[in-house]
Amino acid sequence: MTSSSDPQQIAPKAEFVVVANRLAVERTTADDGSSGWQTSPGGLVTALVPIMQAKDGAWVGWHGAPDEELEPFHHDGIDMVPVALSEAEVAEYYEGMSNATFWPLYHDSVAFPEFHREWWDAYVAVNRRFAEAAAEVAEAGGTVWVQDYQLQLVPKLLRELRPDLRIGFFLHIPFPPSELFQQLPWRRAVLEGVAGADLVGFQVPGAATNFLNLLRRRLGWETHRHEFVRPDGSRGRASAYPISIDTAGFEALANSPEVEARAAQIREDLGAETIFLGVDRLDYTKGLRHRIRAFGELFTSGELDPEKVVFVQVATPSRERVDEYRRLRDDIELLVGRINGDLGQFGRPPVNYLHQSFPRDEMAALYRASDVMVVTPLRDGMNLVAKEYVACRGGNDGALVLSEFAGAARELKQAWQVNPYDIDGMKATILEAGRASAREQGRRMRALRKQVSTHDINRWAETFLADLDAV
Ligand code: ADQ
Repeated sequence: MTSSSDPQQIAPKAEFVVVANRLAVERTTADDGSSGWQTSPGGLVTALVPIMQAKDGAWVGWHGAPDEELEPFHHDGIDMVPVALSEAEVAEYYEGMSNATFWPLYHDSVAFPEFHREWWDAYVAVNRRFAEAAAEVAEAGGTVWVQDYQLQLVPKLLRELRPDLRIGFFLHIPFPPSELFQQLPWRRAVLEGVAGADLVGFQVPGAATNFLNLLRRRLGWETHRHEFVRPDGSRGRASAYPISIDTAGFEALANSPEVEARAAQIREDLGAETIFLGVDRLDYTKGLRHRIRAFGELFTSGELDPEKVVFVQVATPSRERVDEYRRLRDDIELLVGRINGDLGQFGRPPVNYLHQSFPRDEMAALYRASDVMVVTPLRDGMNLVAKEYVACRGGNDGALVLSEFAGAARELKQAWQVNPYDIDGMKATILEAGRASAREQGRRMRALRKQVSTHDINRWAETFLADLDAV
């Protein structure tokens, strides 16, 4: 959806403001070299765009190019308010503090979190800039919804600047147990920052409990069930709001004749009787090393026959400027190369590895083409890939193998659940899911589909915003 952008059309004040690290648009370049904007793909934007169009919405976020100042512009019925970041801030606030400190710390420290005071200083400065931009654009008594770990200080800063606003915060990633969180040198500022929101949303109830316990123990605040009391006597709430997907959209896409034809073509191209599939951002939290090792052993032992079975692993390029991610890519490609080198035949690698991004219809075709989806993160806030696979299985066939440590495991109980650290256990469950009868797969898939169709992204956004309204 490319549309023209007009800086003149900006409404001065918005009743509903979303603040996120990235704007809801991406730059496009036309054949003649002129540039424009298109709405970013993805569930969050899909869910919030209609709400924002109905409510005079504004979206505050970075537009993706360092060292570039842009004026606000109008796109697709929404006011876009770009926040500028310098090259150094991208390195320190985004790649550093957000992705090399908070990201690993909040994911069970599966990689070592780095603590650097200059990264923290950049994080504080950038969070202040986002808070000021939101304060500027929100109408009196309006609602502001702050998204994710890059902006944990914004709720408190915004509350100080604009006490009239209703402020929500949602954390898309896990919130760690207090033993890990306490390592953070700036733990107090982060807790106070998040608790500036009237409503704090997490993916799972345990995360809300961890947060409330820390407010009580670390800050000495009073808490009652989901409620917390700030030192000035004002109150906020923390609770779980498991995020979901545009279920109806995925279903319709997967049932379209084009996607069905593409799925059939993928099956033909792969030429295997059984297709196992993994789809993840290339991230060390996603359990890729363990999963590929498990498949390697299954192929080597002959429990999976490379003549009949293929494992397709899509690893989406991600954070390629961060060292840890470069190392991970090298490791994964070494592992895949070994398996294919040892066991492959001409034109038939047992692991079909793709380091690429695909459009949504190609993803739907891949989900539709695959017999077993294997989602085994070491830790994941939710995991939308698992829900997307389920949404695309209109025939109630197919099997989902899912890590216990994904937020989605709480809702998707009928999946074949695994501990991704237990490679033998994972191997046994992968085989079991692949060999299950059509009846058993259908029984499980029907229950999974019911959950995902009754709990979609619209319900998530509506529930959060209704509760925020009621606080
Ligand atoms: P992510 O860590 O990015 O999200 P996930 O929830 O699986 O993980 O979402 C990935 C999204 O990217 C899915 O919608 C998927 O379809 C898409 N995607 C993946 N690979 C792709 C490819 N090669 N081409 C095109 N699209 C691709 C973070 C948290 C999660 C949480 C979400 C939402 O880490 O735990 O579920 O936010 O809150």
